[in-house]
Amino acid sequence: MNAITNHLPTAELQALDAAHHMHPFTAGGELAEKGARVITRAKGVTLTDSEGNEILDGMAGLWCVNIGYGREELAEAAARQIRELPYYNTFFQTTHVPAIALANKLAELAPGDLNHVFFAGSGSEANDTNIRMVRTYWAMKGKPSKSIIISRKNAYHGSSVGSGSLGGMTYMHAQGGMPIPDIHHINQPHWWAEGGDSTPEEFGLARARELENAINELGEDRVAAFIAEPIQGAGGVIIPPETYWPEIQRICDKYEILLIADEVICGFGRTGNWFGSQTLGIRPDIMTVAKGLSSGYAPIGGSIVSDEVANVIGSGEFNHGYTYSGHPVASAIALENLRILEEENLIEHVRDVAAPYMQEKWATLGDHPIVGDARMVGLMGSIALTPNKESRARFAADEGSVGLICRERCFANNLVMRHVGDRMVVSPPLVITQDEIDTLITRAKRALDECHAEIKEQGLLKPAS
Ligand code: PXG
Repeated sequence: MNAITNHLPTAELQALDAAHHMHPFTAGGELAEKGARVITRAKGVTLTDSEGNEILDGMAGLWCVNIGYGREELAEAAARQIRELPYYNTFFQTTHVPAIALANKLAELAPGDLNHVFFAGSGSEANDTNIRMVRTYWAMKGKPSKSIIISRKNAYHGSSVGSGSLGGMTYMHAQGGMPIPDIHHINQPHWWAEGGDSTPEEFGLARARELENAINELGEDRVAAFIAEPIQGAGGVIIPPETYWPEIQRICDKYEILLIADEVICGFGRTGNWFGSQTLGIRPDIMTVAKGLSSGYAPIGGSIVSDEVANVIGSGEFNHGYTYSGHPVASAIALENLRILEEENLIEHVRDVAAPYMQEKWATLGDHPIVGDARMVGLMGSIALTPNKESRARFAADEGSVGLICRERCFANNLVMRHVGDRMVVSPPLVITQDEIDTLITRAKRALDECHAEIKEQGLLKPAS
């Protein structure tokens, strides 16, 4: 077989890709017709594609490359670990130094009494662990009927059968027999789209109280846990009203429901603190982590667990684990990533420099005629594309059609921004400089102008009735 390298013409790579590579969340026909964009290398916040275009990565890959691309130190850490011990497992009373060191570091960084780590290979796997862990916790405490996990519509917690069931994406549930039993979904705190005439504060409280209503309806003796992202990421960067999280915390405390904060996107500096739970004032019993844990340089995730939950689980045997739980190379890479985040003061850089600067610029996107709800927390933000920002109207066209046009215009202007329906989301590497933020905003504005012109021309600028 001939070697497949970066030097092949783009069209040839695209044809080979479409012929043999099945992509996540991608329509096969479209892939064959249009071909995938081939990314060949990256440095800092900039991607290079097979045509030599230099693209500003406003998404940090998939919300994960927190320290930016091309850090030699991580390559060195990986090479060192591969030479010394490329693999050993952590089952059956064995361990190794990278897993020990990473678990200790995470216990130090995590808030409160979150002092114990169960490693996984991804966020999906970690949330599958969480499902089994909270149910096992209650069973070991003599309350096996407490098995229901309450989650939210439009949440994203992964794509495996368990984590996809926790998620609230109905188009995912429609494929492959999800959700699994004993998962219950309540409404999300998405004021812009669903708040009607209420104030954000009223709406935040009302949506939080849906948790209390659900607990009362299902029975306190049936509910094991509530899981939520501090700020929904893949759902469209939905920043909850300020009244929401304090009320959720009160309800979890009152009914002794375990609180799982899914920090897969919010963790490791994204919101200007180590964890989104700190920014939003949440005291979780378990945090799900992945993505920024290794800045995406290696697949690794985990559950960071409280003393209480770990003590109960540790009182028996938890029949659960993955071949790659605590993988030594991934752990060594994650440790080096955490060292860089810490020693280069990247959390402070987000909180004190990058986020205040970008938030000010991002807010100016709200002056654009088709943009409303231009907000950010830390370095994660979104805008709503709308035909009428006063009434917060949706477009008459199928949801996502305008968002897709906008995403294409971003790409054409060498900027990666994702669309979620008709929202555009942004989540750049935390190392982004002020100059790079200026470039990002300039390209976003150009893309919005072009999108505006295109939807006008196509007659799509109509509100839904
Ligand atoms: N929890 C959250 C909050 C996530 O955002 C996962 C769990 C699952 O992690 P893994 O590592 O199993 O993918 C995620 C992942 C998107 C997008 O389009 C978002 C994610 C993954 C893929 C695409 O925004 N988030």
